[in-house]
Amino acid sequence: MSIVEVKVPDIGDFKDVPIIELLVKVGDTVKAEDSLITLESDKATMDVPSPVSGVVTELKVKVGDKVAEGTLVALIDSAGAATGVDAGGTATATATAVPAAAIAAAPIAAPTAAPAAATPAAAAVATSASAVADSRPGDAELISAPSRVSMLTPAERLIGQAAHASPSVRRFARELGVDVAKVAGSGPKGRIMHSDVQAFVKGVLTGAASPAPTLAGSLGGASLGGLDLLPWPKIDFAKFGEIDVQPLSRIKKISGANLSRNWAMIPAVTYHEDADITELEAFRVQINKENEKSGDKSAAKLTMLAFLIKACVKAMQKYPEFNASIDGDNLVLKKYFHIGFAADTPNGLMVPVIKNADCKGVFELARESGELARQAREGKLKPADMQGACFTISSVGGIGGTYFAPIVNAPEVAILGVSKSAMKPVWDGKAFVPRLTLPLSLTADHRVIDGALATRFNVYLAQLMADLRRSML
Ligand code: CAO
Repeated sequence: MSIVEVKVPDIGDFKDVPIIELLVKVGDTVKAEDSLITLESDKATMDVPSPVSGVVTELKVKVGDKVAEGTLVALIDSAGAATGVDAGGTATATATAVPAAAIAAAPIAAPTAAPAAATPAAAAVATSASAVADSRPGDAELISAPSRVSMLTPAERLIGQAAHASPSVRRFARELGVDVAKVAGSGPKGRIMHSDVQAFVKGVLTGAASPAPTLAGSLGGASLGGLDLLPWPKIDFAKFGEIDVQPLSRIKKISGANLSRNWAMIPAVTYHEDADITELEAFRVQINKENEKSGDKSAAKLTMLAFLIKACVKAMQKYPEFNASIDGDNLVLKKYFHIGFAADTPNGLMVPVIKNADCKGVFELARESGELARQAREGKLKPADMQGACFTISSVGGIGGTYFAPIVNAPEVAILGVSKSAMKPVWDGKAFVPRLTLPLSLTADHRVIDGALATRFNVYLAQLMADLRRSML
């Protein structure tokens, strides 16, 4: 008989973490890495797996107990099994404990989570330490069991509480965006195996399986983590009349996937504002006329877009949260100002990026945006021309529109939609006067930008467009 004491490993700063589930009972045979208990902090659930194969001889905890690093969980008789205990009697367990920061950073049940969002968790796993515990021959080995954090929110856990799956299977499922609660397990005691997750995904892809209704439905449709969407309707449109089927362009397919993720994952709010551009437009037209008259072919035609880029950079300098990206629990604030702009092309939407827009004048911005838009329409943009944007402007003003709600272009946190300027009667305190009004629609990620801040940005932007001398203040 060789008894191994299994203790709660390093679980970061968590203390008094309640046990929500015992996954084994006395007499059960377990393999190394099988989960023994599940802990649940306010941030995540964590499975504590067995460091050895053997038979559970004693459970030292029960559901509801609160534990911390070092709490004795169970005794396992590892006699006869491959234990990881070396010839010198030292038991070694490789820990892959994921720090709390990574727990929050992990993409949760997000099928198309951005690679950037997934990286911190992956890195945390890759850099995890090995937990090595000494044991004295003849004594019970004191082993800190490796903690595999299953990275589910409490709400997700609520949905999947009946699902038994090892942390690696849970991680695999999470990477594929599969809610393990919906997967039928074919392993011992209904345990969910890798192959079950693969079969579930295949089933969904072929339409044979669809996500089952969950608690979300009984909670008035409020989703409890993960998108509990109905499968896309499959309709024979030809039944209703003549049709023509055309494949989506490559650009539409790529941008569609990104737009869907951003629309679904970002809690975005759109804020509208009107900018009085009467003077600016008169100035723009005047300068363009002067350049035309002078025959100066080198001067680019000034566009409203160039002024908007200039004004946005200034507003981002005043409100740096607009030049930021979420990276796990961190906000990355950028010191550079690369501005993307949506370009309508025959093949679909493209977003070329003007680098270091803060260092460029309006003529240069007009020339460069014109050149990039031309390349986009001719399909000549290089990948580097579309990378690194901090903020995006989507101007449909040349076409029309009043206001619209653009979708944030992750990992950016805000996007400005610009519609067609129009003469409007504006009350100046004594009378209505005709003013050229430019509709601005700012969509911002509420996780980073509160409504008050978004409105301040919008108001300032409108002030700048009304009088660009303000940018010198
Ligand atoms: N209000 C009124 N008129 C406007 C305007 C506005 N907000 N913006 C542009 N115009 C005018 C221009 O002054 C120009 O008129 P003139 O030829 O008389 O000077 C005309 O409309 C055409 O401008 P343009 O749209 O070709 O040029 P631009 O520099 O303003 O915009 C670009 C360039 C690339 C932003 C634009 O061509 C484009 O592709 N817009 C569509 C973006 C888009 O699809 N957004 C939606 C993305 S989400 O699906």
